[in-house]
Amino acid sequence: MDQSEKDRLLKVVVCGDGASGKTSLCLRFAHETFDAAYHQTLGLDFFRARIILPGDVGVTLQVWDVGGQSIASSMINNYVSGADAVLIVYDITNKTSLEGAREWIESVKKIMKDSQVLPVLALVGNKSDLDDKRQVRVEAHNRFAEEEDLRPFYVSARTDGGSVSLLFKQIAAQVMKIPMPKAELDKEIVPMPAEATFTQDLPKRTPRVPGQNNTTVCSVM
Ligand SMILES: Nc1nc2c(ncn2[C@@H]2O[C@H](COP(=O)(O)OP(=O)(O)OP(=O)(O)O)[C@@H](O)[C@H]2O)c(=O)[nH]1
Ligand SMILES: [Mg+2]
Repeated sequence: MDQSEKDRLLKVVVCGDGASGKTSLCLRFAHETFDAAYHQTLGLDFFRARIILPGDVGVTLQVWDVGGQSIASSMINNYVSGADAVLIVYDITNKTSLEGAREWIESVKKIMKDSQVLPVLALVGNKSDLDDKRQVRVEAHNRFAEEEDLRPFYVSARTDGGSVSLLFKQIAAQVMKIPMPKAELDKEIVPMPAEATFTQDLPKRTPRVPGQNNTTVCSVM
């Protein structure tokens, strides 16, 4: 039997506004790659990776990468239901994406309100390599996380520096109720200086059209 077959399988759902960097975080985590080009996720995509937690506990994470446009889709219930953890991602260089994060968390909490076990919830400020273009102050990030009871993180899918794998590891450890060693926690996720900046025209947030589902779904298990 393959080692991973004995693992507990955790469902981790990654949501947040379009272009906040959800797919990039998944690619960094599962494939250790980064793509500077933007390819919008239509509906949903899946990633899978195995990690080892303290005590030699192997867990396999099935990561559900939800396209930013899906907030307007009725499929969002199916995506979020049964999640062990939900990561709400926003882009620290785009204030609107933090407002989007509020809509996402409200939506997730509504879907989860009757669940017996609530998922671990995290607020993930991505693109911390672009600190010079920051539009969301650290205080606003922390306040938001506190108000909504989210565990706060900063990461960069681009420069990484271990922040992305540590994020997933810490979330998985919390789901599994396994304490992380202090040395690991001390590495906590600080904004990193920019290596170099590049400009790119990112799409503006598409306004929500009530009752309209403009999402294409690739596959749902
Ligand atoms: N500088 C920098 N750019 C990033 C980072 N993460 C993502 N990007 C870029 O931001 C753009 C959007 O990233 P995606 O990962 O496709 O965003 P998404 O949230 O999956 O977007 P949707 O699929 O539309 O929901 C891409 O051009 C990425 O290369 C980061 O940490 N730093
Ligand atoms: Mg995507």
